[in-house]
Amino acid sequence: MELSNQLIAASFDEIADLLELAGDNPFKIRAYRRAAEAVRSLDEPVGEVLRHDQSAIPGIGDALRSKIWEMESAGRMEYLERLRTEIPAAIVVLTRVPGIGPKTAWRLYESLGIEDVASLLAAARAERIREIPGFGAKTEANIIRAIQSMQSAGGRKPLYMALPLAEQIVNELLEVSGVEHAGAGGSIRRRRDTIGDIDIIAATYDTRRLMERFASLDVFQEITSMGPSRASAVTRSQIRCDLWAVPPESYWTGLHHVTGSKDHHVRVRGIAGKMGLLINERGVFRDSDGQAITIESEDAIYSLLGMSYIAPELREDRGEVQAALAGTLPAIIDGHSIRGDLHLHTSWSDGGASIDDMARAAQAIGYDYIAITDHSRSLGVAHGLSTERVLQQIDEVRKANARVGGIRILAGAEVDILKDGSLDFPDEILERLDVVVASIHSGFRQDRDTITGRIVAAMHSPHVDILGHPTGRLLARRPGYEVDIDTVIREAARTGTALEINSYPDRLDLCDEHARAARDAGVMISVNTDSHACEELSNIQYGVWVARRAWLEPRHVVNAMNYDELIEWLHTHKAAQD
Ligand code: DGT
Ligand code: CA
Ligand code: CA
Ligand code: ZN
Repeated sequence: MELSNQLIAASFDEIADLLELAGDNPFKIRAYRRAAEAVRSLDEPVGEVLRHDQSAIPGIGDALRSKIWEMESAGRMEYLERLRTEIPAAIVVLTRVPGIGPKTAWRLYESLGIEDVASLLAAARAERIREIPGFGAKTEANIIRAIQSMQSAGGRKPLYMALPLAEQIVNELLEVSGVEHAGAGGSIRRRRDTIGDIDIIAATYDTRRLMERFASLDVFQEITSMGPSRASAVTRSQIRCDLWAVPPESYWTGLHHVTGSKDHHVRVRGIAGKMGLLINERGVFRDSDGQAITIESEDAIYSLLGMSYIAPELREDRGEVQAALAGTLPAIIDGHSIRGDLHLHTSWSDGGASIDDMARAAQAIGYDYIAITDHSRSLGVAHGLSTERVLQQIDEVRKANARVGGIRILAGAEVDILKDGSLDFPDEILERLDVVVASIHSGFRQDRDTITGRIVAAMHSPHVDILGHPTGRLLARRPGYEVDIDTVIREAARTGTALEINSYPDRLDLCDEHARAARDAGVMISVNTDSHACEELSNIQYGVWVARRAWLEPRHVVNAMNYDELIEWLHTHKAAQD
């Protein structure tokens, strides 16, 4: 679709939205909506169509035409801008809660001064909404329920759905002439496991050209707002995307701002304040004379404040600012730290590749070792191996080791933790394996004590090296089984069992906070992909991001060890057990 049409249609829609919130005449509102639709459906620029024939578009008369000319010449509609200032942001925000229309929003705003969803929830809980005539306990209950369901759906998307889109958008914007830098910020850059929306920042003096290209990108279904330096859109996959345009000299402070997190900013800006500096998205300024300090990298912001550089994954106000000031930031792992993968499936159970293919693929990405860990016998759906088959597989792994050079292949299994807490293979089998991952794949609905008890019992086996995907969560699908993670971490420490960060993009289990707690308790972590095909080996990056967010250094990670260290660890780590 023609770009200026996109902009004009979005503006008409926004006018209609704002008129609706203002309680304006329904006919007028409908006229704007219809005009938006008509403009959107044109193949040629609306201006050209109208210059050719004033009445070519039904529903677009004098008033709307003049707004189109205004947009063409000035890039703005004064009427829209006036409406934006007349309608309080509170009304826009409150009407997003299901069940709250403009009338209710105005009354909440005017009678109780409620301006956002958080204070609305607080007022409902404090039973203050029933003080407004005509509102009662039932309204409060409905509001609480609506907000809770809004928040639990949360609209958050797993990182793996948003990251490739963000990269694609950035790459396309980098092609726009005049754009000097572009990057993704927000929770995407911090590599949170789920993201609320995509934030993109781009540096250019030619904002108009940037905005036009952004609005015409194919990934978007709809442009929801467009201004001189900010735009918002929704992708076809229903992910919101914010664009921030800045002049090139503000790029690094802009990127820092957009990266967040908000809590990290509060901490950093507090330090700056004490030094007589003001930091915002536009730059760093001296309090004394307002003079801007030239900033040519993000690093420069931190060093100006006497801090070492803080990686985006750490910017969550979890102690990183204090550590950066003290020079005690952890040397967190990166992709190069990983020397092998200890949780892999092959066509012996439910994987797609042979042992040799998996080994060659791992060798090609530079690994020193892998462990083949197919499913155990009870997992029928995944063609779990019988005891005879697993013995055969151990033989086969030894032979593959001789066939495939340049990498060591360990014989392992992902053994099921059964409903009674026993393991799916007898000790005589387990003791022959080099690596044992134990996981829960059944009985998800058992209560918390039962599930925790199963896991603890498994970790007390001298043969279990790693607890696989410890909480069983599937992002955006199910929350995971009930498990007392504190007990699991404590018992992992006591028994010398490693906990997994499963890198499968919709698992990421352990999550960052649990992995950090495990690290702090002295538990080793294994970052594994649980690959069922060779291409999935590259998922390791998702696990590495979780590990970085958990402050893990190479010394905390089992598969950051070299082969000899790993073998040594496998022989000794359970010895600490009482
Ligand atoms: P999300 O989208 O919920 O996964 O999380 P973020 O961190 O991407 O948050 P978002 O998209 O609301 O805002 C993007 C960045 O903008 C955020 O990381 C920091 C900055 N930011 C947003 N609101 C504020 C604020 O009130 N104060 C400050 N200092 N920065 C903010
Ligand atoms: Ca965001
Ligand atoms: Ca945002
Ligand atoms: Zn597995």
